[in-house]
Amino acid sequence: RSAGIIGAPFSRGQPRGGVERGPDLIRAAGLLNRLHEQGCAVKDYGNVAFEDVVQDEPVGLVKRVRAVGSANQRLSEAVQAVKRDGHTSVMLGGDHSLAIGSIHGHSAAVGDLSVVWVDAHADINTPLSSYTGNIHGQPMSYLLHELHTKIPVLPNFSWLKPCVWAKDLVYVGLRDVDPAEHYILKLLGVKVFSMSEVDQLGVSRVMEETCDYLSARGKKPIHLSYDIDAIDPSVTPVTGTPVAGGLTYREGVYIAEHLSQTGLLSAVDLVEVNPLRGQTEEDVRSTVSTAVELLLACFGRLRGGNHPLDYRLP
Ligand code: DIR
Ligand code: MN
Ligand code: MN
Ligand code: MN
Repeated sequence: RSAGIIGAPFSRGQPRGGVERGPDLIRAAGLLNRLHEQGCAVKDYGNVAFEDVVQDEPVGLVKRVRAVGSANQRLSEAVQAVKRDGHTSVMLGGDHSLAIGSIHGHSAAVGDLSVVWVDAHADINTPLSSYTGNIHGQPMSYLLHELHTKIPVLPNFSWLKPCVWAKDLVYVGLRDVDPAEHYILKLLGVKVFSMSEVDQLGVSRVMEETCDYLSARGKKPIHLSYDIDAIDPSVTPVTGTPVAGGLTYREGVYIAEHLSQTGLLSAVDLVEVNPLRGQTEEDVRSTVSTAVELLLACFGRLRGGNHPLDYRLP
């Protein structure tokens, strides 16, 4: 397996500065070396150069629409290039509005996808149901075929066509879902393992059921969209919208390990690491190092150990 790394230093899907520093922080923590050391080929595609949109008045309540639309168009093209080169795509955010371009580009390159969305939040508000106006709380609504008629025409989004079916989407880790989002999830019959189900079933059954559910609907390449705020803020405090009661470090790593073992993991997003939200250096270190460990697990690292296929005992 090989990793194609894309940095997406972008923060306009939400109001807090700092999340654009995520890609370089995660690189500086040694992601590329660590992947290489575990036998994974790595190519760094660098950071996407985003357009500097100056005139970007709200559209209704929705903020920074033009900047988010333009950024995601460029990101989609970058992900398509990585997939055409044959790598597993790794998109380092930036905020979660970037899932729009990442999933669109992935699907444009490989066709129908399964999406596993690991997050405290469902990020499925429509532009009209959102009461924050932040697009990082909306990306899934733009991507789903079933919600197409509920999405108004938005500037710089004419390139975007919905590309995911509700039956191919599974959520893990939810614990802060808006009423409109809950209504949408029920209406579309989306498979959800909230923190209640993680408590009830345990993470191993949650992941077994996730993969059974997805493969029963046809084995497709998996897109894992991992919001660092899915993990408990005691472990990953450095994020814009922390919510108590999250996944433990071990549960978070298990999810990545399990998806890696399917052999179907084709693209990963790691988003919402915001160093400016930390109280201490240790907060930043713990959050960034957890992000790196999650990504290593996505590329086959097992806590029980690994060895190369061609290993010979000396
Ligand atoms: C809230 C918070 N549901 C919104 N969402 C997110 O703004 O739509 N916070 N994603 O991280
Ligand atoms: Mn999110
Ligand atoms: Mn979130
Ligand atoms: Mn091995």
